[in-house]
Amino acid sequence: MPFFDRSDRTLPRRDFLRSATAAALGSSAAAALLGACGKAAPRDFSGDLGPIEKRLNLYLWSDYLAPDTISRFEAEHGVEVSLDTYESNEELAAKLLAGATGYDLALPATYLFPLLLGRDLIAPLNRRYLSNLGNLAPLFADPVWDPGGVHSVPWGWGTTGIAYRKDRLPSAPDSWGVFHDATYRGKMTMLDDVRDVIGCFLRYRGRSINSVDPSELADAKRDALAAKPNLRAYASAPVKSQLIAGDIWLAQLWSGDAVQAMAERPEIGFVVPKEGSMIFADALVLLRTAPHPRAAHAFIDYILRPEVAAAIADATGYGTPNQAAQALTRRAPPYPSAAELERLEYQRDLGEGVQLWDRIWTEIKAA
Ligand code: N2P
Repeated sequence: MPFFDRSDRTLPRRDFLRSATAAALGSSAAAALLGACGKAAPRDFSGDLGPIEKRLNLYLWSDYLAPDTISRFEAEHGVEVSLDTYESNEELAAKLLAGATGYDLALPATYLFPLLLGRDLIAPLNRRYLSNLGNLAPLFADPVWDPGGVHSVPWGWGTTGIAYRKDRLPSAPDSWGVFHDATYRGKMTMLDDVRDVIGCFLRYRGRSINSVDPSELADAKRDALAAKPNLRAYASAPVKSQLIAGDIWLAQLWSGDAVQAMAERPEIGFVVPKEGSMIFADALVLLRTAPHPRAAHAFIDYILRPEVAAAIADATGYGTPNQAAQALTRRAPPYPSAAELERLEYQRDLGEGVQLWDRIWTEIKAA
């Protein structure tokens, strides 16, 4: 299914919230933390937001900015920015569902939107403060995960594939099955990410990365367990430096993080396996409890500027949804062709199936 197929709309539902929460938190913590939800008053940001505040609190994926993105914004607006980072969507979801307040903006992958909207954790943006929305590519201005772009502004997109050391392997890996090859035992990592690990092993057998079929998931679990003895670790952010150092030769990795590693070491390559993989987009959202909504809108509008978006894309190696930025980038990838999209699947909310995914992932990690 193509990334932006209009039939792919996933609407917020109430019935999956408990299970999604359980998946985000790990089952045992969920019950305890659910009690903490809903204490901070959700706010409405549709009116006049007043003068810009002096602070802004960001909660973003790690390694997803240009070196001067924040300092330039601070200097321009006289706003002091604090930045917290996370390494997986589940980490972000767990924190928000547990009732974390104080953050203004977060950067979830789009498959979290049904959950975040269903829990009323994110607020519609106030478009009067967003003068640069017209820079978005049409594909991203009215996306399937957020019709009309009401609640979000896309930040970047990428794929999951395999980064590898060309100087240590006889040829490029072409299948997710490479993680079963004991030749590379101890020299391989997979992402510390439930959706990526189980998703790729579903795809390995020709299934959807969004499958909730118990027998398909049982196969994916078996395949993941068969790979586990060969892995150094499940790891996400540390992988770049391990590949650069040569400690790791093969790593399941996100495309932009692979580009960042390749910029340091030309001996590193990146492939999307023949069985196919996932494509994702991450989008900025305004939290309902945002303490600094005017500064948050100023930051979103700043990110929408072509030169700012281009600098982020160049620094991170992720694709930019900003059409005006595309012409300015030096290494941001072009959006995949129709032929490439045939092998890529868009991650969707799993509904109640998230409970089974969560259980399997816990068992894989514990094995
Ligand atoms: C940035 C990783 C973001 C991509 N380091 C994962 N959605």
